[in-house]
Amino acid sequence: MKTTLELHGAQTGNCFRAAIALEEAGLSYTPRIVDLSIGEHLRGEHLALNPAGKVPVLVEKEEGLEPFILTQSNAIILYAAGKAPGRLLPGSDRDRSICLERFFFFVTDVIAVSHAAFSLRATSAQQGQKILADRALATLETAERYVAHDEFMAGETFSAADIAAFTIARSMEMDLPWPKLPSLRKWFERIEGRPAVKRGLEAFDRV
Ligand SMILES: N[C@@H](CCC(=O)N[C@@H](CS)C(=O)NCC(=O)O)C(=O)O
Repeated sequence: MKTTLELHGAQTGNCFRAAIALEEAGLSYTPRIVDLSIGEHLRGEHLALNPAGKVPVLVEKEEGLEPFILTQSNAIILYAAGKAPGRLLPGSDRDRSICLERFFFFVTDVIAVSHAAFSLRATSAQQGQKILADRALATLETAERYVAHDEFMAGETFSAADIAAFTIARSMEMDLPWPKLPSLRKWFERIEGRPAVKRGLEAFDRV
């Protein structure tokens, strides 16, 4: 049975992470652009896929079966990891645990805090927004230690931890004190130069 994948998304960090994971896993998929600026994510067609009205959404279709739908970027990354053993998560238990430790460090301690700050941007809680944005930045800076001796966030091979780290570092690129973070800078350029990462970042470009 032929399985096809669609990734519904836009030019946002969560969508880029999902697209990069599919690219790095070598999975072929069709990007479906959801135009957030005109509220396409809140229309019936998209709400049928994700009632929360968010992107990204991965749709796996197989003839004769109900579509399989995933609506969280991090679940999509782990889905991609499961389809391509060894490419995004290491095989050994200990290495995989370390990789997941770093993956969740970026997801919960940096990305979630940064999103919380972002969600306060249009409120009167400007002080709270700054506290959260500063905390996300300071926490991301501590990732210098992960790449001080290794090429990647969880050792000598690229992994889901690099995907989680890269898009948030990219969105904070202008604010990071790079001269203080030489290893993180080299890592950033290393990840930025990967062909699959480039393709993932271009997945939702309009043609
Ligand atoms: N935890 C979700 C967050 C999804 C999310 O917040 N997506 C944003 C774009 S990055 C979105 O759809 N925003 C549109 C809206 O909230 O109206 C994930 O990681 O996929």
